[in-house]
Amino acid sequence: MKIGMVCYPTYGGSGVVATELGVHLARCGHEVHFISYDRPFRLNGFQENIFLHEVEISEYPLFKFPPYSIALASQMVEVVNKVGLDLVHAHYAIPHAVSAYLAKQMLRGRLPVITTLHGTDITLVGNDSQFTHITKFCIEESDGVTAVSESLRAETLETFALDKEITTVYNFIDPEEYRRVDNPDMRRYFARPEEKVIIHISNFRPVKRIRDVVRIFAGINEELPSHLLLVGDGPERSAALHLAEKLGVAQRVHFLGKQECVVQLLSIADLFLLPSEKESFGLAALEAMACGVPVVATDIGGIPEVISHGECGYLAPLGDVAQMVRQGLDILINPELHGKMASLARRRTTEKFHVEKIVGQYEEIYRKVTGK
Ligand code: GMT
Repeated sequence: MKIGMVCYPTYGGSGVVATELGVHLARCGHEVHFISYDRPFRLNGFQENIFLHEVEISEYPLFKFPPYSIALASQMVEVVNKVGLDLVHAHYAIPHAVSAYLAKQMLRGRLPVITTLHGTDITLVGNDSQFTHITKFCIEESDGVTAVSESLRAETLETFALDKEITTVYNFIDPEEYRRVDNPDMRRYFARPEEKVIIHISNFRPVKRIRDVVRIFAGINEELPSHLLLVGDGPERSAALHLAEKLGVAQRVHFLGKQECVVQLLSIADLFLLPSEKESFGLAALEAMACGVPVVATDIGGIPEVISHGECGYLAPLGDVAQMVRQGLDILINPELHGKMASLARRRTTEKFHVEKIVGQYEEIYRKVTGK
């Protein structure tokens, strides 16, 4: 098939999922056309069957806000006319599913649209009264709709009072790519042999509760000398830095910024923290689990579908820093428990979230909507 993949190119889970999906579909022989305003950040170098169509926006003095949604719809139509796409797969409802709807109308209906809901497009943006009607509309008008967890699926149906088939298709991992690699030099660089390495990866938005990450770390560090690797960047960065200084752990908190290859860093970690306020899935936790890193996370959204409590980590109520400190210490102090959780985490990713299994589910949906 010829598939148009519409996504955000920046650092963020939905763009990562769209890119990895496109790459694997291309390996299966499909032709994948990414349509976005930039090269998706994990799409590196030349790859067979993959094409990139960048959306360009003209700046006119009249436009206080350049109309990206319209430019995107226009680009979709251009790609359809040029290469003959069989369908467009829009990742993240706003504005991608809206633009896809517009493109479909311009093509007199000759463009099946699949929309994948990722999380904040429903729980934050779509929920905002400004966008409620348009989000509901574009979900209803999509030929196929998927959500990345059961929790997000249920929340979408309830929030928008929808009577629409939404299929849960979990996010996935390539266990060959995400596996623990030996890197004693890197581990030595950050920590002494008796110290632990704790890691958090995100886009540092308020919803990720980076300050809770620092507080949990400080609590663990009081009992067990450790280092915290903070990977990513975003609006909460300086608040996290100030808190680390206030709690006297700044020397042990390493701000590593955005990193393209996280496997090396995950491979030296003993524990992953994800104390988010909202999380429809938690792809970063899945990547950690694939690298044999147990996770301590909040018991919210789709997280319990990814992390089985007591098996590959622990879950706690939102904001319960004290409990997460206890849970983290429990895992870190007990090597037998740590080893068991590490291997169960790895096993769960390969059994439940294997790329081949999930890509097959998307192909099935593509076949259904195109009739091919
Ligand atoms: O919140 C982010 O990290 C970014 C956001 C996105 O859409 O780029 O992530 C959402 O989609 C990811 C991929 O499906 C999920 O793994 C994240 O859980 C989800 N984030 C939230 O729900 C807060």
